[in-house]
Amino acid sequence: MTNWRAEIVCTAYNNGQLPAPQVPEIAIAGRSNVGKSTLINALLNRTSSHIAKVSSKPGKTRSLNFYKIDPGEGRPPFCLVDLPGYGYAARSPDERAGWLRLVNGYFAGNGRDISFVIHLIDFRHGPLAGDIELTEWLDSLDMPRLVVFTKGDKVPRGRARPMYQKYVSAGLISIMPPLVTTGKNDAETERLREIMPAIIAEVGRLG
Ligand SMILES: Nc1nc2c(ncn2[C@@H]2O[C@H](COP(=O)(O)OP(=O)(O)OP(=O)(O)O)[C@@H](O)[C@H]2O)c(=O)[nH]1
Ligand SMILES: [Mg+2]
Repeated sequence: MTNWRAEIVCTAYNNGQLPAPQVPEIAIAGRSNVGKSTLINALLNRTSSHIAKVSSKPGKTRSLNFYKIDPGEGRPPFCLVDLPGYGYAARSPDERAGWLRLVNGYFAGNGRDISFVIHLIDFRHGPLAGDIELTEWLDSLDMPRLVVFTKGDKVPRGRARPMYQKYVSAGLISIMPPLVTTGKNDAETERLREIMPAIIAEVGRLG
């Protein structure tokens, strides 16, 4: 298994708290409760002693959280950035405006090297309205993205393949075929961990 070393380098509740860009960043985006923080814990092999806070209630992560990763084996460091989720209906208009300011400010950030976005989508539902909005917005920013489905364990085995094909043939935009994860340190998460340094290098070379 590939082991990454990680430290949290910044928690930003507003644009003034965003850290100066230092290393390539991979932003993890998706609806509230889709499993962004859970994926970070799985990638860091911290499924029992969490580094990213997880909750069964949507709206847990309110800040941008920067985890600096040393992938080892002489490969360059990068940051995973856990974004607050969207589509959480119980938020007040003020909170939603604050979310938009924070996330917009992050993506517009001067000189940030955001390599790509991991767009998490709940495998049970496929892309919902907020996911389509995110897709269109990332298109307008010309931002590469990788789709990763979460909660694959909640779909009966026999239904998984036709559902996957239905979502993909509906036109998901992803730099490689979407992965399907289960919130644990499973084979697809291990695959993501293995290929991520290569994707950063490839996207950087093309960009
Ligand atoms: N069964 C299953 N549960 C999952 C999976 N991913 C996340 N969960 C659960 O879903 C809930 C939400 O997970 P979080 O990681 O906190 O979700 P988030 O996207 O960070 O949510 P916000 O911070 O609110 O935006 C938690 O109860 C997790 O344990 C998965 O792949 N399978
Ligand atoms: Mg979270």
